[in-house]
This record gives sequence, structure tokens and C-alpha cells, in this order.
Amino acid sequence: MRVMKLLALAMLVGLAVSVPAQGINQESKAERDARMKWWREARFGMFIHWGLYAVPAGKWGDRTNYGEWIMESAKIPVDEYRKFLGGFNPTKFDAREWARMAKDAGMRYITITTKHHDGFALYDSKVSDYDIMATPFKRDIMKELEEATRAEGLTMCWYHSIMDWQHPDYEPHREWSNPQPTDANFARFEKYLHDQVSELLTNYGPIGVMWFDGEWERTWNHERGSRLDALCRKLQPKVIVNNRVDVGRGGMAGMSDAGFAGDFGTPEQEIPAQGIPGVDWESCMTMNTHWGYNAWDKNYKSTRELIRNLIDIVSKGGNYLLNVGPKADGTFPEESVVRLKEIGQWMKVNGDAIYATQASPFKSLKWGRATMKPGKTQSEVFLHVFDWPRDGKLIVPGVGNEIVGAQILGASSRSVARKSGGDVVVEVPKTAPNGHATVVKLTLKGMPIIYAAPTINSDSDEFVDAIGVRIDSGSAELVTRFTTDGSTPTANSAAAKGNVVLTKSTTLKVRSFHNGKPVSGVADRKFTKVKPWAASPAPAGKGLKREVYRGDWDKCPNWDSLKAEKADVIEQIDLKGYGADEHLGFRITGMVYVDADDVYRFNLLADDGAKLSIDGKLVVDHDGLHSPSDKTGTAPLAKGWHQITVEWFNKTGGSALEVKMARLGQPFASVRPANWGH
Ligand code: FHN
Repeated sequence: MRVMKLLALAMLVGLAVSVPAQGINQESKAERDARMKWWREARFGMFIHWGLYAVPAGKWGDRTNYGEWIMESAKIPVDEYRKFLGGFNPTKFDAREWARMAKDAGMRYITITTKHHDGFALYDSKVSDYDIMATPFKRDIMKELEEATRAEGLTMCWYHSIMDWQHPDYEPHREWSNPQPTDANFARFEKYLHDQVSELLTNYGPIGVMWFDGEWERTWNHERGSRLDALCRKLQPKVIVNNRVDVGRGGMAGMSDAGFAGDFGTPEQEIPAQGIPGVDWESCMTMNTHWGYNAWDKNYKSTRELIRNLIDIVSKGGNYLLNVGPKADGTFPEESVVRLKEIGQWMKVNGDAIYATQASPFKSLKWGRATMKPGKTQSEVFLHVFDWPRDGKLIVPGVGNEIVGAQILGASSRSVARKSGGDVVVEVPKTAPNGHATVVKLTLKGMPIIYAAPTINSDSDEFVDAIGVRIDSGSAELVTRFTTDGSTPTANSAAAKGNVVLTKSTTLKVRSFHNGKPVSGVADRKFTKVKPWAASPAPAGKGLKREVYRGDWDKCPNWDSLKAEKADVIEQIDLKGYGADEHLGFRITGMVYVDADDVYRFNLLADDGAKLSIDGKLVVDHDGLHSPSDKTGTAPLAKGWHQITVEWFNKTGGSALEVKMARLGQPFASVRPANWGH
């Protein structure tokens, strides 16, 4: 009975129980938090891209703008590229020096390319002759670096590419390469991949992160990703695995959909506009414009930009993985050495505002960013000031707490901070102590109370009978009051205790109150009561009709103008039997059953483009070329059967197609076969 009541409440709430897009391995939240703890507190790591590509250092023929992709981009055949083996003799390589530079820069972990896409292993692999032992150097670089990293108190992490341009069993192989494989067998390649990952997770001590990459080609899929994820966790249960082990990553923005393997999202060369509460992520970025060493690339970001990237990322709850591309002789480019040193000088003073901090309590700050260490008795809020106040008054907007104190990190004396209405004014020197960013630590009594307009959470703006809307003020100390008649909430307006249930079309207005006084702006959102779309007569048959097409498209074509290769009836919307095919399209038609009048959400996962229509109306438009990602749409439906059409195509590379649905307020689930008809 209790479950039914909770479900009823969840339905009314109009908000699904959100499932963070974090991994598929079965562990409790407490177990996951314990496993992720060191990584979340570390916040800052060094990425190292090193391999044979450092030998040409970016030059091939008359071009000098290559990096670690030189083999693919310059179409250098395997047997030609292997000649770099003889030139890879990094006699100046000093693992301890590398680890010391990372530590002195304030980095807490190192992630190095054990094998990049070119297939060359930087360690002594027993299952490959294409490794460091085939070079004049003949030393296990990973062993030396792992020992040095640990000696400096840092955590060793491995980057490992799934895509492999040289292995004869890897597919798709490069038609420009030679020798051309004659009996490529991807299952054999998968075993080779597992064997190398097993070496890396067996022979080098405890590893912090397995950072997979190159998961986007058509031969890699969710089943293989799940197997590789499971292998890592079997070998080292405490290891953290990034989301590129599987195929759930949505492009360079880096975040995954629920249900895919991987512990954290991997935005690349970008910083998300805002963090996502409850989702772990790490932005990886270069110092110049190449990951691998390019002797001509002098386009290095300034130390100030690198420090402010770190602050911006951490203020949004993420980690920063900053890359170095060492030279073939084993040294870091001088430009990288200088920047690491300068970042380290800043971190020495301000590391407390980075390590083990959480995302900013503020929605935004005009003059910079914030990070925080919240606590029940008192909280530390670190104000990272980019634009220093010339009048010596740093205004911190909308703070409801009593002030315990204020201090510029690195300063010998405390600063004076006073309340001015809802703001805090901190007296600071007329010039900024640090041009990159000066940090003011503001200590507050209790958990942060930030005067920001409450958020109105709902998965839909439409409803059929009633909808429950969750309103969040951001602090237990604040009371949220609301109106449904369009007026501005006052101290006498109704208080929103969690969820507000609406039964008629309404513009909901909400505002935060502290000690009886309004302390935030007003947020509003319009909710409309709608008639559900009429149901159709029940279908005669089970399952859905599918037409299969072959062609080369950039978006869903006009299927009526094409001739289907075949037509069949399917039990479920998926790619069974077609998983690796390219230049393929489906048009799926039939009916879907819903068991009550309500608003329903449809989630469409696709690579490449797809569209989903209900009763002839387009509900999800996820058309175009893109990596596996999902989009959601809603439709108000009467109990019974409704027409559904799903169009989908895959151009080249990876592919994905899945439809999930949910009644408003419930989590997404696959559609039971009995609920499909035609
Ligand atoms: O193709 C790789 C690239 O060479 C580099 O390793 C980056 C770093 O994250 N990852 C891939 C591009 O997304």
C-alpha cells in the first residue's frame, strides 16, 4: 500500500525520481561516495599525452599542424609509422621530475596515455610487440612513473584507447593503411584489449582512474562497454572508470545518459555552463591546442586563463584535467614547465579554496566565482575575485547568514566584513593581491543561506488532472511562499512545503522569505491543464511494423519517396541484428498503450538522427548527425491506444536507438512488448 501511496505522490509531483547518469554497477550511494571521495577532493590532475607521435612532433610532409592524430590525419600506413619506434629514445625522461612538477603545480593525480589510438603501448606489454620494449629505450615508463607518482603522494591513473589503428583485428580498419588485415576479428581484438587492461590493473599497483577513450566507432557498443567496465571493477573494485568506457557520452559536452557505464562525465576542451548537482564530471583541456607534442604550436593559454579555468570548473563542482604533451626526449615543453610552476605558486596560497570544495552556493557572481566547504555549525565560502573592486568594497549579494569572519588567503590579517541589508560588504585593499585571482574566505554561521529566487521543478508545463510541482529554496532557513493568481508573493502568501499540487491552469509565482521578510526575486512558471489526446481503437496485432531502408542521409528522409529493403514486425524498438550497420534507416509504425489519462514523457536515445511522433504530432525531434544522446518530449494522452511513429537513421560510426517512456512523475522505463500493437 505504502508503495502505491508514494507512487501516487510521485505522479502528482510531476517530477521523475531523477537517476543520476552515473554508471551501472550495483553499489549503494555510500559505497560510491566512498570510492569517489579522493577524486572529488582532488579536483585537479595532470593529463599526459606521450607516444611515438612525439617523434615527428607535429610535422609530416609540408604540414606542421599535426598532433597525436598524425598517423590517421596524415594517413601514415602502419609499417611506415612503426619506423618511429627507432626514434623514440627519451633519454632525458625522469619520472620523479615529472611527478614533482605535477605535485608542485598542486595536482593530485596523473593520467597518462598507456596506449593512444596508434596502438603503441608505453609500457612492457606481454601481449604486444608494439610497445616500449620495441624502442631503443627498453624501460617500462609506466612502472617508473607509477613508482614516482606514488612517491610524491599522487594517484596514478591510466588513459587507454579502445580505438586502435594498428591492430589487425581492430575494425573499422583504415583502408589507407598497410598491411591490410585479411581476417580481422573484433572478438579477438576485444580479448587483446581486455588482456592489456588486465596488465595495467594487475602489474602497477592500485590505480585511481581508468580513463578510456576512442569509444565512438561503430564496433564499440554498450555490451562491450559494460564488459570492459566490469573487468576493471573485478580487477580493482576501488578503481574509478570514466564514461568513455561505454557509448553513453553525448559528444564533446561529455555527459552520459542514465543506464550507461562510467563514473564521471568527460567534457573535452570545454567547461559546462553550469554543473549538474549529483553528477561527477571532469573537464580535460590542453595548454596549447594539441594533446600530443607539436613543436610549432606556441599558442599556449596564459597562466591566468589556466588558473581561472580551474576555478570556473571547481566552482561548478567539476575536476580539471590539464594536459602536458612531453617531447620525444622525455622533457616537458618549457612553456608547460613555466605555467605549471606559476599555477603551483597560486595553489600554494589558495589550494584550500580548491581541494575538497563543493560547487558555488550562488547562481552567479559579477566579479568572479565561489567554492565552498559547507558545515552545520559554520561554512567556509571562498570568493575567487577576478574583477577586483577599485573602491575596496567587495559586495557579496544575498547572504542570510551571520558572519563569523573574512580573510584574504595569504594575507597576515583578517578583513572587515559587515552585513548591509541582504548583502555582505568586505573591506579589501584597493589593489588585488593576486592578478590571476584573489580569494577571500568568508566564514558564515551555519549552512549557507543564499537569497536566490527558488527553483520551480517539473518535467512538464502541461497536465491532465493535476500536477505536483517541487519548489526548492536552496536553504532550510528560507521559507518559500507562492501565489497562483499572478500576484507577487507576500509574507501572508501560502508557504510551499516541498510540493505544490495544481489542478487548474496557473501561473505559479514563488519567492523566498527569511525571518518573515522577502529576500529574493520572484520566479514564475505557467502550467496549463489540457485535454488528453483521444485514444484510437485497439490494434489487431502485437508488435510494431518496421520498414528497413539503406541510404546515406544527414537527416531523416522522406521515407515515402524510398523503397524499403524489407518490412517486418518487431517486439521492441532496438538495433538487434543491425547494431553495427551504417547507412541504415528505419521507419517504425504502430500503436502504444497507456493505462490512464495523463501526461506521458517519451525519451528517445539515438545515433544518428531520429524523430518520434504520437497521433501524428511530432513529440521528440532528435534529427541530424550526432553521437549517442537522448531527447525527451511529452504528450497528454487518454487511456488506451495511440498511434506512434519512430524514424531513425545511422550514417556512419556508432549507432544507437532506444525508446523509453514514463507517466508524469515516474522514472523512464522500456515499454512492455504487450503495450506495442499494430
Ligand atoms: O582522439 C582523442 C584525442 O587524441 C585526445 O586523446 C582527447 C583527450 O581527451 N580524446 C580524444 C578526442 O576526444
